[in-house]
Amino acid sequence: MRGFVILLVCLAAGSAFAGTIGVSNADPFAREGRIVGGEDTTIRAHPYQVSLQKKNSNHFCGGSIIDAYTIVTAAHCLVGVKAEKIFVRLGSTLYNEGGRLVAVRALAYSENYNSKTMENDVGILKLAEKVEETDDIRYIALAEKTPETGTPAVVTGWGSKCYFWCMSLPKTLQEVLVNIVDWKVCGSDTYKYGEIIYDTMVCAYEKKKDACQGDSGGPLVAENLLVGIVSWGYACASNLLPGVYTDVPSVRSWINSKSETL
Ligand code: 4AZ
Repeated sequence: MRGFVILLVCLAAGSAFAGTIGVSNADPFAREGRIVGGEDTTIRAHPYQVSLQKKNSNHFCGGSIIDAYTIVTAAHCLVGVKAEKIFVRLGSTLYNEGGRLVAVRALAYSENYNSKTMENDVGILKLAEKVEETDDIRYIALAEKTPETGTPAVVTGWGSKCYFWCMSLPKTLQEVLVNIVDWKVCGSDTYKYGEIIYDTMVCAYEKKKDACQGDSGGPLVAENLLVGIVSWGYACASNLLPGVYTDVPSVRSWINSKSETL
């Protein structure tokens, strides 16, 4: 029992650490690499995916196109970031070239975002130009209901390929297939997180497959709907430690109302 409590404390501390990496690392723009356990894909297969970048095509987070002017991403990608300093690359399999590079007019993240617990890790960007749909650029609809545990889902991004000592910096979009784990199951004894999974979160798990640093803000898609936003996790692709995502149905009304007023 005592060992179990110590384990839980370590996990809680570890997750706070993982969250912190995503929130306030000295240089949030320095993270590059790819998804763990994934494979090369194309933007045409995931045309809602975008790369958020600083000058010189410096990728720092993912995002999803939800209409002609609006990108959904994670709050922790936007803390301390100025709209005029960032660009969105849309319609490209490669994060560093191709497609369209569009400026950002405004950004906002949830007033209920909690950087300690990672609850409500959601934000939006308003593009400076309208983006019409093409074969490589498509809007994705927001899920209204969290899919059942076990539902297959796909997560994509240009984030880290592994957690420690990752040197590779692939330019090609990666995809990985995972399964939905609802927040109650994710916080149950089946997995190792315990009480730190909240109802604004949804998890996704598959052995040795996961999102990782730099995938943050990007899409978790099931049944052709945006069901999650890459948010945090204890390391990446660790046994019985699923990736944790913002539960889109929980933050849908925030996204919709903010999108109208921003
Ligand atoms: C991060 O720090 C991060 N394994 C993103 C996703 C995951 C872990 C960490 C999920 O941005």
